[in-house]
Amino acid sequence: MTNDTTAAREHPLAHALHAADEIRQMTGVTTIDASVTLGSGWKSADQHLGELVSEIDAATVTGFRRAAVLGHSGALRIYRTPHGTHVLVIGARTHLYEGHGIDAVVHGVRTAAQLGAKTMFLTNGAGAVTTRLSPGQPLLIADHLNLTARSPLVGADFVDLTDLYTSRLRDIARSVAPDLQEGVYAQLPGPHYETPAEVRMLASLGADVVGMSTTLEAIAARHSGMDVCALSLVTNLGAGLQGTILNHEEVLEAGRAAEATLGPLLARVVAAATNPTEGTD
Ligand code: 8IG
Repeated sequence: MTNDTTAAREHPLAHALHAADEIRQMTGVTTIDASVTLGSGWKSADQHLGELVSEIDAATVTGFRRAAVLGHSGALRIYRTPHGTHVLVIGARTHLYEGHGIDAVVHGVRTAAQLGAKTMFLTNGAGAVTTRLSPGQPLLIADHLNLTARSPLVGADFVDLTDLYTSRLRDIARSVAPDLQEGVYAQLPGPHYETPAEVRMLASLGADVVGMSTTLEAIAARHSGMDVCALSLVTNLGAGLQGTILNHEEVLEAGRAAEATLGPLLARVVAAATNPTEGTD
């Protein structure tokens, strides 16, 4: 069932509750510990997370859609990590530019929360707005600029975002991947890329990378009570910073080139951040 009913639009949380129940029925897994959304370039980065327990077609679950972007999968997978925790991998992200509305964009995050996830890992492909970063490089997101002028929240719901990309999880990520640089991610609505002037503007605003996802999902995750950890793969330099024009093919190519490093990186970060035997503070 993929149609948005009027009731679902009015009650997006009920929509997510429904999706979570369907996932429980289809997979036999009742509770998850964490969830990972796979973005551009991260397509097969889930393979090292552990033992694949279940895989279902996202389009058969309420509120999810088949991935609209080439290079994204349409699957929902549940892995059992070596620590015995369960991780839901969302291979089908809905982007704001698809026009299905903001509730569709954050539905995966809200469903993960309903399944019990305490930690949301968001991954994406992004363009660098500074030449200090290079294509092929993973980047730990330290903070964001939500330049969509939208929020997934409605009403007088004043959620604090001071430590949105939790410093505890960033410390853990850097401890397992000491080379990981940190940066600020700016989300624009897309689907067009920036002009060179906009890339210069983003740099002057304090952004390091720019993309078309993640910030709205991070806000929804925090609102749902989850800790957030986000990783970009720099797939290209922003418009005007590289000699060539931007195209989606180079995004896919950067993903393929980085495939060997992203999977183990993601697995190390997820394992360290969700290890139940490690003391939490
Ligand atoms: I991958 O350069 C990827 N996604 N807005 N700009 C924007 N989104 C992106 C880019 C980019 N690269």
